[in-house]
Amino acid sequence: MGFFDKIKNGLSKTKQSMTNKLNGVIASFTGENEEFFDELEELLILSDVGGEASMEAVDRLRDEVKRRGLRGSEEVRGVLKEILVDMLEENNGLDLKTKPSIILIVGVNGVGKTTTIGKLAMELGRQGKKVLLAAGDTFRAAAAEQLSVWAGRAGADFVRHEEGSDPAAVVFDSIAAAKARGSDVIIVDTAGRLHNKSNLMNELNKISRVIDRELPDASRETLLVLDATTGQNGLMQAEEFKRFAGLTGIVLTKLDGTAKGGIVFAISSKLGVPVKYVGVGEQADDLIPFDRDEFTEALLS
Ligand SMILES: Nc1nc2c(ncn2[C@@H]2O[C@H](COP(=O)(O)OP(=O)(O)OP(=O)(O)O)[C@@H](O)[C@H]2O)c(=O)[nH]1
Ligand SMILES: [Mg+2]
Repeated sequence: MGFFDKIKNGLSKTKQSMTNKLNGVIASFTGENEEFFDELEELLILSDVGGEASMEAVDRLRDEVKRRGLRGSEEVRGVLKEILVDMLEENNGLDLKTKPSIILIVGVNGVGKTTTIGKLAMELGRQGKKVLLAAGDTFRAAAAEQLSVWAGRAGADFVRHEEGSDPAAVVFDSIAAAKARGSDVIIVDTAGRLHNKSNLMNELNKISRVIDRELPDASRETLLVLDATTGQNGLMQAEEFKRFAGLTGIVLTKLDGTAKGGIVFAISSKLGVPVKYVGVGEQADDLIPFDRDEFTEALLS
């Protein structure tokens, strides 16, 4: 299955609701008409695009319709697509130029961090990269077990410490191991749940300082994993992670489980951070590099 078909499949729930209704509204367009714009705005909000972003998109569409004197629904669909694409940050892929480079995976519990790491390790492995997985979630022993299974499947190296040990020490050892073994990429799993939230942010901070010190010039990605089914709640967490961890990208998982794929637009416009991958299932090849044109096309067609 090609990428375009995969994203369409992954969006099937969203398409059943959002796309169908969107097509209905667009088909009703016959020229400048406030009812049309109101309906469209309401639909975008219901699809998790978010209040501000929906209003902005519809305002822009209204201006364009006026300016170009549009009357046909096909024209309006084309302009809406341009506006939606423009709302999304462009994804330039992962920066993994140095050897080793490092990817830090953060996010609250249960969003799909460990699964995403497994999928990424498989993808990078297929590209011929030597990958090392660091079990930085030391909160539960089961977390390291789960990661070691993925390491086995992906043929990746794996570094873990005992349950309850310091994640920053795991990262320190992983960097040393990666240098010794000539790894191309280190991917660090982190805990999503600690005794309280400030612990979590302090821990990420400490990990970050170890990376600063041990790999000062390395290419580095900090990816926040967000569960698409949590909608606007996820966005509030995201702002906090952005403040404390500094994010280079978002991985939006479980897009297959939501009818509100519009959340992608809310993320981009609220955070100004690109979505780099979307997860559309639990299998190894269910992680798709995000492409804003293909995504919007799949959503509207
Ligand atoms: N349908 C679907 N399920 C997913 C996707 N990504 C992850 N999952 C599932 O979500 C559940 C949680 O995934 P994990 O990878 O364990 O999540 P985590 O963030 O590491 O969780 P903690 O380690 O508890 O913080 C698992 O059952 C995964 O199979 C996705 O894109 N689609
Ligand atoms: Mg995990």
